[in-house]
Amino acid sequence: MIVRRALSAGLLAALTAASASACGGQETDRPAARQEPQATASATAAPAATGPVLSVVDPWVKTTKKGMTAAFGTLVNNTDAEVTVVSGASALSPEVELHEVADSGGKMVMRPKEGGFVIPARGTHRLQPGGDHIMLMGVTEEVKPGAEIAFTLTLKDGTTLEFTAVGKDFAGGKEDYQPGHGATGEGMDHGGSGGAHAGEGNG
Ligand SMILES: [Cu+2]
Repeated sequence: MIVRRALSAGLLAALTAASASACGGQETDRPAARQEPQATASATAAPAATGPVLSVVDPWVKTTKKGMTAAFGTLVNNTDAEVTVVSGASALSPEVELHEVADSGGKMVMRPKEGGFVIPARGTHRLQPGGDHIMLMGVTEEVKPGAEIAFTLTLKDGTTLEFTAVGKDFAGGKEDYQPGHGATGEGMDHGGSGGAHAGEGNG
């Protein structure tokens, strides 16, 4: 028994070594090599040199029935150079803007972030309620908890980054990322894109 186990272990090692060395060559068309596509992939795809310029950690979208909502998460710059996100898009909304929350004459308002989101080299930029966020307007589809929403961010150099955010209830209050707009959540002025709510704005 011991001998058999040792032998099969040795055989396994030999096979592993064989398939590993086959990965580097042109023998991948052999049926034997195809049996373990995942092992082969993980063995050969190890170098991280082709990783994404930007990653999004824990992306989420505040649940909503319709109308406006926002996406949050942490943008992580994986490069040695500053990265700027200049625009966003999502099938969920025809109007996606990069927003910030700022003090405007003693009143906190949200507005398009001039110049976009800048992520320092090897640094991070947090999108969170009360701060920068990806604004979604004109949402016609309900976002439920757990919903998966696809996004595309475009960087200054034209590169795009795709990620999926998850629908999440946010108990901290609707107003946290839109302070100063009252509790109804309906009277917000979005710089002209509010449509039906125009006229109620800040003058
Ligand atoms: Cu906003």
